[in-house]
Amino acid sequence: MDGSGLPETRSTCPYCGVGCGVLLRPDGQGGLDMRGDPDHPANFGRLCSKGSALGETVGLDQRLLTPRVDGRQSDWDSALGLVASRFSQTIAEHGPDSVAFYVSGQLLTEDYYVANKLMKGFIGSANIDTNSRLCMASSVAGHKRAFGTDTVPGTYEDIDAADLVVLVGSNLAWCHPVLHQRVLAARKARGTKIVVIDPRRTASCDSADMHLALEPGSDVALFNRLLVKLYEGGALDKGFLAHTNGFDDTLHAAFSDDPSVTGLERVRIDKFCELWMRTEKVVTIYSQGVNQSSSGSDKVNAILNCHLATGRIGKSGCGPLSVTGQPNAMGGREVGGLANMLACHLDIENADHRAAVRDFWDAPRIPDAPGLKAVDMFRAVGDGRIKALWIIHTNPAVSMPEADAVRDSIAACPFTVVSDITEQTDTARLADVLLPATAWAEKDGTVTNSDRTISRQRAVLPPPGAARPDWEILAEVGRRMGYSAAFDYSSPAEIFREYAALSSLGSHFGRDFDISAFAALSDRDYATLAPVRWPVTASRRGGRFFADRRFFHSDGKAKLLPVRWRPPAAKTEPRYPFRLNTGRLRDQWHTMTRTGLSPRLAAHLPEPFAEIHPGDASRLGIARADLVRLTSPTGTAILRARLTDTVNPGQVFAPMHWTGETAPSARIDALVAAATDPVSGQPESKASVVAVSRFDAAWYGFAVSTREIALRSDYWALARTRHGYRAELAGAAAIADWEGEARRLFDAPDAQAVSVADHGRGVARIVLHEKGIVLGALFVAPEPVAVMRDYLSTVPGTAADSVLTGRPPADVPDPGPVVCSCFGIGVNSIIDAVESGKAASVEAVGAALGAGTNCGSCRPEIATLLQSIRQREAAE
Ligand SMILES: Nc1nc2c(c(=O)[nH]1)N[C@H]1C(S)=C(S)[C@@H](COP(=O)(O)OP(=O)(O)OC[C@H]3O[C@@H](n4cnc5c(=O)[nH]c(N)nc54)[C@H](O)[C@@H]3O)O[C@H]1N2
Ligand SMILES: Nc1nc2c(c(=O)[nH]1)N[C@H]1C(S)=C(S)[C@@H](COP(=O)(O)OP(=O)(O)OC[C@H]3O[C@@H](n4cnc5c(=O)[nH]c(N)nc54)[C@H](O)[C@@H]3O)O[C@H]1N2
Ligand code: SF4
Ligand SMILES: [Mo]
Repeated sequence: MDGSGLPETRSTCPYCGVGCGVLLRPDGQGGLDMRGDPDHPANFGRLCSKGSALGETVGLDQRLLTPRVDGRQSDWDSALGLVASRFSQTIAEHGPDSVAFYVSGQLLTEDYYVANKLMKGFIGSANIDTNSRLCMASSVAGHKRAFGTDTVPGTYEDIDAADLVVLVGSNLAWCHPVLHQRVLAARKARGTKIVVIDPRRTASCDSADMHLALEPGSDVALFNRLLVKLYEGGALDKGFLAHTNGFDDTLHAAFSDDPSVTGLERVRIDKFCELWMRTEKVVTIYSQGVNQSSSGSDKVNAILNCHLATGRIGKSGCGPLSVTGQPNAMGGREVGGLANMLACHLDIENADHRAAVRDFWDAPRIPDAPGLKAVDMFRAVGDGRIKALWIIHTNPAVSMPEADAVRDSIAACPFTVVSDITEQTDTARLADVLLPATAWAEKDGTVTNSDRTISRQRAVLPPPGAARPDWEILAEVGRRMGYSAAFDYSSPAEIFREYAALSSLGSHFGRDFDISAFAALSDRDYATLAPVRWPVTASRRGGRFFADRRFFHSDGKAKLLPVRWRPPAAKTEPRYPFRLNTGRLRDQWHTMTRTGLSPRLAAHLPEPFAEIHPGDASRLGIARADLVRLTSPTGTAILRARLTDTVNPGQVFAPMHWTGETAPSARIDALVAAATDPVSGQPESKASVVAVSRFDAAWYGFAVSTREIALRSDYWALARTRHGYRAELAGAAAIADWEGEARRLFDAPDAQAVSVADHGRGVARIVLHEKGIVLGALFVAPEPVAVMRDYLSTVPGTAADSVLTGRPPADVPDPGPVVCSCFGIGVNSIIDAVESGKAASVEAVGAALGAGTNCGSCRPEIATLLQSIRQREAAE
């Protein structure tokens, strides 16, 4: 409870794998009031900008509220009947491997369990894979090779106790902000050093002691060098090595690798190695710069080798910590959501494991070989081997590599079912049957975060329209396919108990995963379940793995793995001279179907862009704010150029978030080649090759509107604002009648227009009014339009009369682009506070304006801003 008297419900944030606890309370108008849960062990009350804005994303205006079949509204009985009969019919005609499920690390454990049981146990195929293939598969493979099972040995408390935190291919400040706050707290409390290993200078570097901008894909060579240095420096733990195999071969391989492929100066590498060697308590946090690579599994093992060789694992303040991306990426691994796993960390290829799971499920059949991994699965959809496909809680037409080909394959699949919360996604638009799922705040279940803590998600809002929880939809299809007894579930608690009972097989076969103490959990205890770290058995709750130096290979030892550096699969060449790196932004979540609804979040970076080194840009004749075309062997994109030396020459970085719904020319995965890691099958999302050229626009535009804008130009990008929408536009072909175009864009044929135009110069400004209220405004110029966008975004729906100038009236300050999205503080407000002497530090900016004092994610940006103002002042 808090002051208002209404009860708060404990739940978990549905975004990243930090797994922050939240306290939710419906505001009575369909929305939510929320705050961080002070008692949750992942966040102790903290939230990042995305978590804080969750209340703005639960509205119903884009929600899918009824099933749809062939684009027409339908009902559950017809839709589910059709799904069950088409799957059954396809299996009868073409065998179980002619169907597939593609699911998600954002599913709750209970949803995931039912999907896996239906496909592997009852349909009898292993063709269920998940977007975790694009995310965690290399870590899973690396863990299994080193430890014999997919155990994450590190915990969040280890960060608090570490003296050195190494971030490898992880932009923790933006992607796991609350964990990053924890690293910074350790630095404050005990002087923890921070090293970032990333080809790009990210927000995480702002607070780091050292940034190693290594060549893309060269991590193995760097960690091999570290192993050599540890050996030469006498830093190995011989006692610990007795509990491992493979050291000699591993060291030999490490010696034969050439560290110069990292592109880093020897002295910098040595400095890093010495710091690592000198510091007993080292936590290495790694993420997609490691996993999403054609040598991802080897990168993981190269890191694990160093921790194993020094015994820096299984004790406080030490260890490798693979941070999971999605809220239940870890739960999905436990439940067996990957095509090459069974359930509870058991192996599909092991006959004993198979037999035990089959008996437990009373299943007719269990496949004896792994199913198709994501990239191969969509290839099989493309060449007709898969004839019925069910996509749940993921948007592969955007997020898979070679996304245009994947989109076309899904479109051509004879029968595609999509379960989503909205029909406005690139994937949902391709569905034959579209099933409305309940969303985060409306559903119950559990998730497991990056450090093995299982937390409850709890429903606080009623399911809208006909929406149903994913587990229920899956179970209903199972029953309709003839497996009534196996899918006779009536609640997530019942599924969780069954899963917990199954997990005793984990221990039975000597595996780590076991939550069998929950097998008899009552509905009430499930309802009130507090966050708990697994394993949870009669004799053990949580605790640390490997403290006893016992691993899960058959001889109980860990394995060091000889690994050698390999370059990324795609080679730069004269036609494609740039390396394309991709990743995430602070305030958007993947394909933006939820974060895109929040005006606050959209304000941070409202348009897709490509970061290019200024030297490369000037060579290519690309100026600030120009549009650029990126072309790869698989696709093309048009994006805004951002000239910055945070990327090295020869490299381009672009965010992954924009889609056919928000910026159709910026579907970045259209450019990404589907090269995969040979062990994990994880695609190399960060090292494709592209050509870069200036996009020759005949005109550029900027528009604001109260309603969604009917965009269709060569380039456009749409974002929400508090007052409606804003859009960037550009086209290669001239348009003669701009007023007509404005009426079309704003769907306002009869509105009054005020305009100024200079046809000779190609400049036009049109404002459409209705009864004195601004409906929309369009600004066009032959070069990138210079108007005050943040001010103009506040104009639609008001009676503002200075719109045509593109600037605010003299007495209204322009806050400038948003830096702090929690409090909506713009860059100009911060500059004013600094220049007027009101604030001279990040803390003082916080005290004066509030900026940076809630989630703290913008503090690196404020620090950079302060630095650049100081530099400018010094130069003056
Ligand atoms: N704001 C936000 N947070 C998120 C998400 C989101 O969509 N938005 N998604 C969540 C999910 S599912 C995931 S998986 C995580 C991902 O979290 P992160 O892995 O931290 O995020 P990315 O931006 O994908 O990539 C991390 C970094 O890898 C670097 N990199 C590229 N190539 C290499 C290389 O060869 N070596 C090294 N060492 N680094 C390289 C990139 O420059 C990039 O800065 O974030 C989670 N959190
Ligand atoms: N180039 C490039 N590509 C990448 C990456 C990269 O770094 N670079 N990262 C990869 C990684 S790590 C990941 S995890 C993926 C993420 O990529 P996706 O999983 O494709 O992205 P999301 O936008 O999270 O898709 C989730 C979908 O589920 C829907 N949804 C929301 N709630 C529910 C619900 O309760 N039930 C159902 N059924 N649906 C719901 C949403 O509306 C949305 O359409 O992208 C991968 N692709
Ligand atoms: S760090 Fe942010 S996105 Fe991740 S779980 Fe916490 S509040 Fe949610
Ligand atoms: Mo991910």
